[in-house]
Formats: sequence, C-alpha cells, structure tokens
Amino acid sequence: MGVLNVTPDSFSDGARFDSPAAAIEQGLRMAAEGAAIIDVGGESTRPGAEPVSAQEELRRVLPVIEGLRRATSAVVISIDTSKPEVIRAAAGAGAGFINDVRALRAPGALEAAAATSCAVCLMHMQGEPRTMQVAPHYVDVVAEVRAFLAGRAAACRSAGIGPARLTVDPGFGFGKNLEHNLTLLRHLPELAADGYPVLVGLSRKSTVGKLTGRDGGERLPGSLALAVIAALKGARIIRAHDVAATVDALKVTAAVANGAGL
Ligand code: YH5
Repeated sequence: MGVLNVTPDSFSDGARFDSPAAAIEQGLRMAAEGAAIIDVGGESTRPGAEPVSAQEELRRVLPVIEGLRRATSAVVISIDTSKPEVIRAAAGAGAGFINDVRALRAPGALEAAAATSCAVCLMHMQGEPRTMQVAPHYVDVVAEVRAFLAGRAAACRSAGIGPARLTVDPGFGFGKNLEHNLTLLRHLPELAADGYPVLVGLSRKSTVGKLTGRDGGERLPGSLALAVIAALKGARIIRAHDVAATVDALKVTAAVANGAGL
C-alpha cells in the first residue's frame, strides 16, 4: 500500500501535492512501482494534528481519486478517512478500500462503510491525533489492541460487513511509545492468528527515528528492515512511502519465507 498524502502539512513526506495533477502522477508512479493499493489521505493524523472539516477533506481527495480512477483500473484506491460523507463520496468515485484510523467509530461511519462494497482496515488508536502521544498507557498492550480490533471486527460483521472485507492494524505510533510499538511488532503473529489479514504501517515513523537517530528523509533503511520483519511475522499489507524499495525488500522476503516466518 503506497501512501499518497494530499494534506498541506505532510512535513516528513518529502513530497507535498498542492495540485491534484501532481498527486495523481505520484499515485500512478507508485502503482507502476508495484503498489497494489494507493492510500489517499486528506486528513493529517500525525501526532499533534488538528481536525479538518469533511468539506475540506473532500476538496483534497475527490479530484485525486477521480483522476486515478480515470487513469487506471489496475490498482485499488484506498480512502484514508473517518468521516461518513467522505466514505460515501470516495466509494462513489471508485475507491475500493476504506482505511480508517478510528476503526469506523465516528457516528455514521460504520453504516456508510457497510453500504459500500469496499474492503475496510480497522486500526487501533489510543486517544486522538492531537494528544495521543502525550502519555500513552497500557497494562497489556498486545491484549488491549487485540481485544479492541476483535470488538471492532464484530461490530462490522453485525453491521453487515462480511469477514472477507476486513483487515486489522495495530496502529503503530497511534498512542504508543517505542516500547509499545516494539512489543506489538514482536507479538504480531498473535494478531495475525485472529484470522483477519494484518496491515502494518511503520514507514518513516518516529519508531524508525528513535532506533536510528535519523530524520524523516533518511529513514528508508530502517523502514525497510521493519517492513521485512512485519512480513515475516505475518503482515499481509505493508503501508509505505517508498514503494519501489519496499516492493524489492518484500519480494526478497517472500522468496525465502514460507507463509509467516522463515
Ligand atoms: C498506519 O500505521 N499511519 S498516517 C509520522 C511520521 C511518518 C509517517 C513522524 N495512516 C497509518 O504515516 N493507516 C497513517 O513521521 C495509517 N496504518 C493505517 N492503516 C501516519 C504516518 C506517519 C506519521
């Protein structure tokens, strides 16, 4: 899954897409590099980020989804949103995947997703982006994240979203400190054993920065190591900014590994 941010504040992404044309071009480049899914996001969910209106989010993402859909049908378009209005409009414009860092907890989001035929990623987050990194706390981070994701998957199934449409994500960096993130990664096989495909997003995150001492633009080697480890521990979808390099790393991993593990 290639990351396509269409927010004006994506500070560590190197690229910022002020025009839909530039974002569409970048999306097509990631597809050509081997991404199966392009994740289009118009709400910044980085630590400290402020909320954005549905109108503003739609203004950012809809032209990009429409342009990508016109240009290619060879890639699944993901909409990174929590808002029911955005889910509906994005699905109408050709998105096939809903990536929600709030796991469809916003009022109306579950119903909006159920009314589409999109796949859904349910992500765990403790708190809200504006404050989530202030004081993350767990008694048992693995058990709490698993229980949350199981509960959200059950809510989806009750709302009519079939199990084949669901993926889950521990939400690295979303209300988690370095030790929480490393513990979740070590225990990823337990999450994978719950039956839903696991999505992992660690690309360029603070986890890499803390482990390597590197800034945003220099986190590729650390990000690749984490992508490989996640794949070996059973992750089925890797969310990444640097698609060509990540695809190479995952091809090598897949050739050596059999299923989860080596
Ligand atoms: C994710 O893990 N993450 S947005 C801070 C960075 C670099 C990157 C400090 N959306 C995820 O990518 N969706 C984001 O440097 C996501 N899983 C899913 N499903 C945060 C991000 C980033 C934040």
